[in-house]
Amino acid sequence: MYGLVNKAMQDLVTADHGPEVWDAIRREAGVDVEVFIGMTPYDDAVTYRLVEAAGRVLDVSVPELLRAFGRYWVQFTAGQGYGQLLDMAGRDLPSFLNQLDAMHVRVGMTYRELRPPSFRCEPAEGGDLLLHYWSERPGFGPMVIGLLEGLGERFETPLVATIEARREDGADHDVFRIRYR
Ligand code: 1MF
Repeated sequence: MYGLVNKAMQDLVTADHGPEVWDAIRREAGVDVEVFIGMTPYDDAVTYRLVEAAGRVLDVSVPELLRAFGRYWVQFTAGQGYGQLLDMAGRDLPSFLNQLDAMHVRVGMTYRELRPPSFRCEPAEGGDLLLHYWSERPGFGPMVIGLLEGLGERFETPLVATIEARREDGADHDVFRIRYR
């Protein structure tokens, strides 16, 4: 994944726990990169190793960590020059979710090694939304819950996101239910 992702992880851990803890995680992960370059693609294994090492060092589960990371990603990218990209994708939650693939196409036009996930949003009973998520990266479902919570904060739309179907349980792809308003 683009270094921006690993940078965001480093930023989150450093803000909460300080640089020494990040160094410990980096060592535990066997990652010798001291400064990630946002626009450089890194092997996904680097990200997976960092997330797993962070879970061990911080004594939190990988899903819990990915969820916090998803929440953080929304504010991190907004503050790293991607605010306009996020603005263009929509001013409210359903519009934004419907524009996510278009947003990734836009980023991917410049950054050719982007391997974006794909999302499809549909209305469900009770005013809920169902969000379908296809990704070539196993295990990132919990990050999507966090991303949705981050978007809820961005749009000042309190929401509860839950997993409705899991790929790892044999479903065709992950599906999330979003209850809001
Ligand atoms: O393949 C990739 O490298 C990649 C990196 C980030 C693919 C997707 C993403 C974004 N995505 C991360 C979770 C992906 C899990 C998966 O693959 O299944 C989050 C998508 C998202 C969902 C909800 C709300 C907001 C979201 O993201 C906003 C976003 C997406 C991409 C970028 C920024 C904000 C981005 C911008 C520039 C990039 C790379 C990604 O490359 C750079 C970075 C720095 C300098 C120049 C280019």
